[in-house]
Amino acid sequence: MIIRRLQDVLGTAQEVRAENWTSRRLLLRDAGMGFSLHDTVICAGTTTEIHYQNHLEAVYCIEGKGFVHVVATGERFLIAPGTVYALDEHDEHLLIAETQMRMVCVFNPPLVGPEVHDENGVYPVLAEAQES
Ligand code: 9YT
Repeated sequence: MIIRRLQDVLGTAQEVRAENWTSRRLLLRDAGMGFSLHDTVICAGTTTEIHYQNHLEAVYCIEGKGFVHVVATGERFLIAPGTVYALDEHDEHLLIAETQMRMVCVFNPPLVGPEVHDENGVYPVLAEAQES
């Protein structure tokens, strides 16, 4: 059994900061679960272009308010506590945070650790050896 606490991750390499968000990565590929699990805070008033071409992601909102805008269809969904969105088609989208948002994020395949979005909003697929 693996027990992880948010406080164990804060201030370590598993707390990954980007311009619009901070991702506290509780379980990564080395946990051997087949997915990674993150507690992510999105900064208020930000819009992030995201396109996970190499991963599936499910996102469960537990705090805050925002919108997901689906690029292909123009649809816009309200995201608030109790709402999950799942990018089952690697959907290119904009994440618009009206307030600070807190999200529980699950990635398949699991992230290795340090991934941040490239210029197209994509996470690369990293080998274990590329961790740092
Ligand atoms: C909701 C979302 O995709 N935010 C960007 C950060 C990402 N979820 C992560 O690595 O935790």
